[in-house]
Amino acid sequence: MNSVIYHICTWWLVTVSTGEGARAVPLAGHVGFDSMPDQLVNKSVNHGFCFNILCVGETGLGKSTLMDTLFNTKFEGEPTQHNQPGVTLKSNTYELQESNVRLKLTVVNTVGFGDQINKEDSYKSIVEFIDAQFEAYLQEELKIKRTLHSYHDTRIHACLYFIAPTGHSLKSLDLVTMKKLDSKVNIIPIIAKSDAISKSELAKFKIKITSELVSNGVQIYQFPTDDESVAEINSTMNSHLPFAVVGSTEEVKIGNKMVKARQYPWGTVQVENENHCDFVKLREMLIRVNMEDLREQTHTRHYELYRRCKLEEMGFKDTDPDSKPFSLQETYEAKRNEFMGELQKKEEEMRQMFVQRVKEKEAELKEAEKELHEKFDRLKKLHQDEKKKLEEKKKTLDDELNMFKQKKTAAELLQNQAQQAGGSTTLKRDKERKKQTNASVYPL
Ligand SMILES: Nc1nc2c(ncn2[C@@H]2O[C@H](COP(=O)(O)OP(=O)(O)OP(=O)(O)O)[C@@H](O)[C@H]2O)c(=O)[nH]1
Ligand SMILES: [Mg+2]
Repeated sequence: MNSVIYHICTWWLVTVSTGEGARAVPLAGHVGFDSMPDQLVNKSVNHGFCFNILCVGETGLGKSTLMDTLFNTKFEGEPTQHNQPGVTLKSNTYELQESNVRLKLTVVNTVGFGDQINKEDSYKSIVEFIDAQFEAYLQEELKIKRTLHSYHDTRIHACLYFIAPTGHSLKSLDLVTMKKLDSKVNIIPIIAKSDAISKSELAKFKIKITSELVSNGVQIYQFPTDDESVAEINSTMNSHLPFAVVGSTEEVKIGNKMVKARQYPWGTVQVENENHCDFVKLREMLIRVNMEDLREQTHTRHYELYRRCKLEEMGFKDTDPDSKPFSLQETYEAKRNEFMGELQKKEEEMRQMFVQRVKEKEAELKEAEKELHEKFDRLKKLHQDEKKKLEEKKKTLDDELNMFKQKKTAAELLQNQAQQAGGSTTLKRDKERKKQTNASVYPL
């Protein structure tokens, strides 16, 4: 809000002092346009604000607990199982009100982040989600009838990156994900569950994380130091990054006050005690001092980059090759012609491909037909050969049968003759035997 007012004030001063057709004249009395900042504040308050936070971090790192602690409420959210096949993003929007200021808060969680064996693509769904929100806004902007005033802006204003309290160094998953996100969103790295690390280890861990981010060229969000009223606190806080946080919604009695804390057998960690953790610093920076800057940076830096790339991809430029202002009409027509040309080319390619496929299929069918003919001829010849062989065999068998019949007839003839011949010989022999018997009985 401060920066909006600041911009408006600078605009008035510039218009008067640059002298571009305007001359500074003194006012003789009170006019009333000094109420412009108040008018702006009233309008903004009436309209309400919207803020979108993306929590990136491994399952169970305390994302939901920290959100509940930050906004002093209980948002819905069930713990996630560690068996998710991939990373998905879950978004919930809440209406909050503090005094007369309404805030539409969207909390987006990375479900299943860090749970897969192959974590190569873990960042992709996050990048796609962020781009999808930019795309939706761009589409709304490009509409003829725009309703940006009532549009629910879902672009991510702040990304809280939860680092596991290992005390060692950043995991490659953290570095890769932050590198992929740094040109798309304001990243605020935080060491989650920092009550798990000792004070001396924490100091070393912070230095290690910062040096790894720098050496890998990861651009994290820097609290702005150009606004004098917050420059000092912001630059001090920049040196405390990444914030080491502890989350808890449990209230514990310390002295005669109820404070948010985590109780352990050996003592109590107070969430809002700056000697215990950086929770207060995070809340101060994220909500109380820089919420508007985070919104502004999202629009002027990250969305602008997305929009520029998208429009350039669509063929829009600010100037043509002769440095003349680019005409929207010409660009549209050029792009349309290019599109039609490509469409025709694609159509021609598809036609060629179709003809080619038909030819190929025809050749395949011809080949199959030829093969069938050849097979038929082969079978026909085989059949004829077989028939011929059978006929030859039949003829041989017929011959053999005839021969057998002849032999049989001959044999029967011989047998008959032999029988006849055999009959007369026996008669002769009987006569002979009789003669001999008579001679012995009746000797001479
Ligand atoms: N020691 C410690 N434990 C914490 C802290 N914050 C949360 N926890 C505990 O960690 C567990 C998981 O917390 P959640 O807030 O559900 O974690 P989450 O990241 O939202 O988990 P998912 O949504 O399932 O990914 C709970 O038992 C919390 O009480 C913290 O700062 N320190
Ligand atoms: Mg959760």
